[in-house]
Amino acid sequence: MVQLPTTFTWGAATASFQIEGDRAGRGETVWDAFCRVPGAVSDGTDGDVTCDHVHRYAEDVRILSDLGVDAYRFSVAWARVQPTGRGDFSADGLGFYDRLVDELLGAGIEPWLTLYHWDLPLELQHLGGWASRRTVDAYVEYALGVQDALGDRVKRWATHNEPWCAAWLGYGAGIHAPGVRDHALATRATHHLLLSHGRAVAAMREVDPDAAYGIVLNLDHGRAVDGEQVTLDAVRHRDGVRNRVWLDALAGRGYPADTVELLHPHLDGAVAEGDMEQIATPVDFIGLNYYNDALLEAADGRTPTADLLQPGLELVRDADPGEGATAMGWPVTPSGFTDIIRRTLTEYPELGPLYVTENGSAWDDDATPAEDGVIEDTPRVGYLHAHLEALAAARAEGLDVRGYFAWSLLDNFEWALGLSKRFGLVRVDFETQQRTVKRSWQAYRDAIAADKASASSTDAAAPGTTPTE
Ligand code: GBH
Repeated sequence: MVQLPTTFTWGAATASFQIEGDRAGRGETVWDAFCRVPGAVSDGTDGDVTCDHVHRYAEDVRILSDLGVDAYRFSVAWARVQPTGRGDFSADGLGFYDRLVDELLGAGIEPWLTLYHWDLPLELQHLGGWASRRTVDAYVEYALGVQDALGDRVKRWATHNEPWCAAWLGYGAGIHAPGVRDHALATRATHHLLLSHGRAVAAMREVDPDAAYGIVLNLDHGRAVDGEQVTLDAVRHRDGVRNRVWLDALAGRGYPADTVELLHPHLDGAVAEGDMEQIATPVDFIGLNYYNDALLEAADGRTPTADLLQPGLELVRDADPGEGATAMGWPVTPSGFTDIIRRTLTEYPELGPLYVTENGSAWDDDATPAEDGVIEDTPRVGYLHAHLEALAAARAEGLDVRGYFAWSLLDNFEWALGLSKRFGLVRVDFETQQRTVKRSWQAYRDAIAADKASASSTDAAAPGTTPTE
């Protein structure tokens, strides 16, 4: 276990499939196949080119450098470095990440590497994907191969990004690749994703005990709309599948009994002797991705087991007072941000410190810049400021949150919504590949600079406060 710095880390995040392009330079992934299913991606786009980042990474690192971030969170495309997910590694594929890491370090930016952000090599899906235990072995081999190539320079590793999404949107709801709708398979995927995390951390730590290892979860509190027992039960069920299954297992408490009851019999036979101990391999940090909280109401006549995605619940979309909804239709709920940071660190202190590894919003931005060449994105600036304030509130409470990564550096491929939803601090014209900074990029740059100035100007400043103008 390493000590992570107590100074606050400011960063921006992306993910391989969403920005890289260069389809020819890698093996097929489940997302390539999913994009070819008619109707799977709403605008019919795919990951073939997206932001063409593989060829434009130097420019993108310059944008990061101008932004003033300490760190950049990116993911490695498994199929770029190991085209079929097993066997030989690709020198060309590894070469790209090698150059990227060097470019970042040259700019004084720390690389934060995520090993898996949903782009499973397609061949592994043919063998069962995350529903199969064999993928766990393949993943550990892959993790060690990436570490072997980059571990001399990369010291911050996240195993998985939002494994709930990989398992439940990919194998349960079927709205993400591989498009499977089967709760038994989603349950098995849950277990295998966790197991692959623990085994990879243990194996990688043996190679490099001085690096930090963690996992990134999407957590939200889920607030009950009323105090009725039926509502509270349903909220607790959802909380089990979304939050506690992951957190409890990682913290070494096993799967929560009430959730096991829900997942049973799907989990039966999947958990082998010693698995839970391996999943509980100690982590150096927990990553939290936060977009919005959910307000929940018990649904008439729905039983928890009928839909493990939203167990017995309806979603009531309700933003914080004075806030609305983003272009994704997600309510703007900064209050839930402070809440989930507090809850995670209070109920699971052994998983901390906490880094916010993603936070951001999609809006229908103007395509044409203002007179000064900057894209006006007032609502994104508002979202950013509201969430930086909620973050400052958490820091002021003394909660051990040590970093924040904005999602996303660039407009990119937003999964089932393709190129139609823009989350970037920087606009990307997908025809010309031109990058244009938005007002939110400037606002984030200024917030980072202000925080750094206040941190260095006087040690007497209240600890953990972030000026948010
Ligand atoms: C993240 O996922 C991803 O890591 C990133 O790749 C992606 O581009 C980004 O966010 C924006 O989507 O059941 O209706 O309450 C987002 C994770 C988890 C956010 C589920 C919305 C609530 C859906 N999502 N969440 S609902």
